[in-house]
Amino acid sequence: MTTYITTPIYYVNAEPHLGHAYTTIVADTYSRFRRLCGEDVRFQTGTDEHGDKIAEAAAREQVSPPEYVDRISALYKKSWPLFDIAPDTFIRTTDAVHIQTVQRVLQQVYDQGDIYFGEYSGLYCKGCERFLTEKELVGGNCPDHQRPPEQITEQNYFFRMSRYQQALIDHIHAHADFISPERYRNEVLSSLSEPLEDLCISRPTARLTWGIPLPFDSRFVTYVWFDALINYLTGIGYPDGPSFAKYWGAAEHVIAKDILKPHAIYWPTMLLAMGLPLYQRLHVHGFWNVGDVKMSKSIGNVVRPGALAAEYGVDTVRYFLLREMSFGLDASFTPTAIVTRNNSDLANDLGNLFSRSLAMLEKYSSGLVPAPGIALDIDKALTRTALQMLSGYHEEMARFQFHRALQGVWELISHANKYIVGTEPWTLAKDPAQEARLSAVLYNLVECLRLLTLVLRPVMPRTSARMAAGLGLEDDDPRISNFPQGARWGLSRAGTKLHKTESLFPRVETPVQGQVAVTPGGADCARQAAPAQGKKKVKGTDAEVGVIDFAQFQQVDLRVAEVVAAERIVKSDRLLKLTVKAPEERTIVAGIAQYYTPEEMVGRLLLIVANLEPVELMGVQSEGMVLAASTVVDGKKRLVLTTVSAEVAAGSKVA
Ligand code: ME8
Repeated sequence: MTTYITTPIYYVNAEPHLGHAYTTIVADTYSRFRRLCGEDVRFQTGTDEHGDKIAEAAAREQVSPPEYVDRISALYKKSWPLFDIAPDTFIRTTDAVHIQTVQRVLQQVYDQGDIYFGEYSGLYCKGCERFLTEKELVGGNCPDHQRPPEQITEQNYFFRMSRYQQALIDHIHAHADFISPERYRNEVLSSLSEPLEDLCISRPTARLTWGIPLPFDSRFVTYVWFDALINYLTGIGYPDGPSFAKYWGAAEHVIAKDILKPHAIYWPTMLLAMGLPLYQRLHVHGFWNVGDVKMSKSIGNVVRPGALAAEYGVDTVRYFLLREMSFGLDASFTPTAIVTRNNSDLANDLGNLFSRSLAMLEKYSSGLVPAPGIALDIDKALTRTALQMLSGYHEEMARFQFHRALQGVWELISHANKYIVGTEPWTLAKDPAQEARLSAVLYNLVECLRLLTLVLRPVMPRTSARMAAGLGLEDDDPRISNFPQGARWGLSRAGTKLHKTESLFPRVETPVQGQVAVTPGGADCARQAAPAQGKKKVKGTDAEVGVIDFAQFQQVDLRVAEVVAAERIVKSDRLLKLTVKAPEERTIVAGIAQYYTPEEMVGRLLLIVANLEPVELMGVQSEGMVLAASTVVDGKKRLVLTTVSAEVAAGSKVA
């Protein structure tokens, strides 16, 4: 099996930012995932270097376009290793081979009569480098660049796009996953329900010289989109190269929604005209905003990727971007959000599981993988979660639903952390009769860590490599480097030597709210120091409690929980045993029996502290605390439960 995955080729009219990094990290993660699945993968990115915008940017810097594009293209190329992004090809539209390919395609399409000469008058947006239709305007402005397009009339060459409209509609209907997520497929089908205009594919040299000359009329250069889209063919050696034959049939493009139309309409109709098979899938994601504002080079509010990687670490940034954005929807970047993911998901959940487990293996098993034992129910439940995670992971990664794949992975991490609490290896270690049981528990933890090493490899290659080293596994061991082979339970071998490793993710100080410095031209992400801690008294707080800083507050995992069952605890008139979903089920013992009956509890949404150390109350393990306000009614104490003001999903975070 082969995979050919591409990013857009980025305009060199400004430097790379977080949005470019995101798309490229997505493509890199996907290429690593496919390699993990044993496929032959080609991953391509690059830069788009012709056209009005680039010529203008060079003029602003008072350098020639070639000098300018060399400088900015190199910045893109240098950025990707900062994120462990490893493309196989970095293509530039100024490469001689690309220019040849574009001219060859133009000549072919012209010879077969799909390019004609005509006059066109239309609304042209320089930012988009294309003519817009009236319908696309919002309040007379280009919606992406917030300025009115110019009315231009000129003689030009046109590609008979309209001729291929029906064939494209048919193809989209016949291939459900041609464009995804579905909202973008629907958007394309809806714009195809109107007649397509032919595409103007030239610019007169009187207006623009920085482009690829038309092979059949030297008074014109090629429209930048017709030039740029062909990069996907040039990079694999179209038309005769062996890589073309091998990879084209497996092509998948990743883009953001801003360039849906060129990829979902221009490009497939161009391919139809060339007589080539269409790409397999187009994956469309939303925008990263800074706060609520779209980030773009044209607007000038950018977060620089280099600064992010240096500040938070490569894997934290990769994980954050993939976990935080629901692929297809917009997401908002803030330093607080990334630090929270680092401290809670990475340092607390994954990092702690790894270091606790290895420390126990060192202490109770001489740093060796112990023998697996007989599986009790508690072990079987853990194995079930692991196997469910593996199948969900494969499905979601293949569908570009990275956030869901990672959610599933974190369910296993959370289950494994609870498994440690539930099995209490430290207690087993005190009883020689429990030696076999202790081995079994520790073996199960090693298996969880190995499976996590396997599935995190495409997402966080460095962390996965460090975990592998800790588990005493070579980097190319199929149990952590090959999905079908490694994705089974029970492959760890007793006697394997484990190694101590440094903590995987140090905690990062939490920034104060609203600290992304955004300045025109692109300031980097900056964090201010957290406020000093102290026992100061601030308005409305208890003097003894004192003041906590934001980082301390963030250690408290507050969640919305839905009560699914409630019962009295026999022999206690104060305690209710609640079964809640937050989002996984857990038991909480709450001292509210004098104020609430079990019947009136079921179905309620409560606020809980989800990460309190579990305690046993009247023989029942309580995993969390329900929040309630204490008051006095008619001279009597009363507890009033807290809740949310509108219905939200069980497990939603409260902050
Ligand atoms: O459009 N959020 O180049 P470009 C998420 N040269 N992704 C973003 C983003 C944001 N705020 N801003 C940019 C071009 N991107 C053409 C492409 S392809 C044949 C030619 C990412 O430099 C996203 O992938 O404007 C988007 O589609 C792309 O950068 C646009 O890059």
